[in-house]
Amino acid sequence: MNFRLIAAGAAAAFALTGPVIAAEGSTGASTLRALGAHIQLHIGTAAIPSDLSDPTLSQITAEQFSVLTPGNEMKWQVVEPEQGNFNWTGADNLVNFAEANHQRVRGHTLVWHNQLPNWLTQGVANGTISNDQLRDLLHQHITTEVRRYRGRIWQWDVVNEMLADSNPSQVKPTDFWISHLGTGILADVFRWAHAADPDALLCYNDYNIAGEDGSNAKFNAALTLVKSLLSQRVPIDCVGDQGHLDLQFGFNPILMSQDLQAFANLGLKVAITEADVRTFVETTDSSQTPIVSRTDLTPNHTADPAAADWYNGMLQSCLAVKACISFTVWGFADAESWVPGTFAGEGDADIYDVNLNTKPQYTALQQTLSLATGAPKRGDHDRD
Ligand code: 9MR
Repeated sequence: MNFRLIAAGAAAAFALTGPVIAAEGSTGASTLRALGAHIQLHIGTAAIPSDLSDPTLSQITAEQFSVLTPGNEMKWQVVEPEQGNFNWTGADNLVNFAEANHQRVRGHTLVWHNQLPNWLTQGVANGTISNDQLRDLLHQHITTEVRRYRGRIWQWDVVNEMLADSNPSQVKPTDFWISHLGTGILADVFRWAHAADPDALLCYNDYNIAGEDGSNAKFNAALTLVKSLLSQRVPIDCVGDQGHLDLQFGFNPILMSQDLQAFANLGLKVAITEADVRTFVETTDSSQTPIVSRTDLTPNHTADPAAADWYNGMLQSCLAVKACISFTVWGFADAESWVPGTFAGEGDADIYDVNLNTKPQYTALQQTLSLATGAPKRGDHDRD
């Protein structure tokens, strides 16, 4: 598959959705994507609709990144809000935007317990959807979505967050999909995705699977899972480590690179798929509502330099492993981050501040990529 050939034809389709930014390389040699391109490392971001339509955000999205992941727009809840009634608008816009801007796409995500449509979860809960029907619906969902974007998705996060946060860790018996369909479903879903798009790289994606839990328990479980899938000849091509870090916990980039290398040693590609580094932020607002503006920060709040270090550490872990093909941040702007809405009192997790100025986190990535431009290239990363 040659993704570069697809790009030209998509420009016309994009005309309706926003500006087309000039091709890679011509927008400034020091953008993250241009620096990553020297060694064929794709630098990505999660994108939500405003990242593609707002003039300033879309310019950053196009100029800085060479791979996009839809933050929500390809999730089942969004694409099939009512049974049989599809809404592909957001997903189509993202794929068109990406192609018009010579970017690749990480499809996200096909099998997850979260962001499922109500009709599905309610039907299962009230017994109107049997386990056999649930399996058929999942098969249909994967086939419909993967076929729709066949040839246009570089990597698919086929299975997301299936492992327990415990020591020892294992596939969660209580997960929605596992509890209804058994662990055998994990092999089936990769096979169904492969049948629908034989050229897409198919990934297992999770958080804390490259040593971030300190104990390596979740890494061990992930390794066991992917080895088991490989031994069954399941078409799995990659492991995505999300990389959601929090400064209150530990982080060891050496362990991360060793763990990524262990996946690579099985013949898999690896990727950092959702990097961000959150921390507690003091606000002048005693209710601790999410930070929406830099002016909400108290004067004694100073950016913790560890955040830039940890971004850098994740990037270096990826750079140390030749099979690491992409490094994606989970959104680039603090104002759009999922963090304040999920972790009370935390934020400051991204590489651009709320006024869209680059932060030391951005500069750290830029410098490290600059230093790596002479390193060996990673290859074309297409499916063999
Ligand atoms: O960024 C996504 C946010 O907008 C949604 O509200 C949230 C729902 O759980 O999902 C976020 O993205 C998640 C991703 O799909 C999987 N890994 C964790 C991400 C952050 O929650």
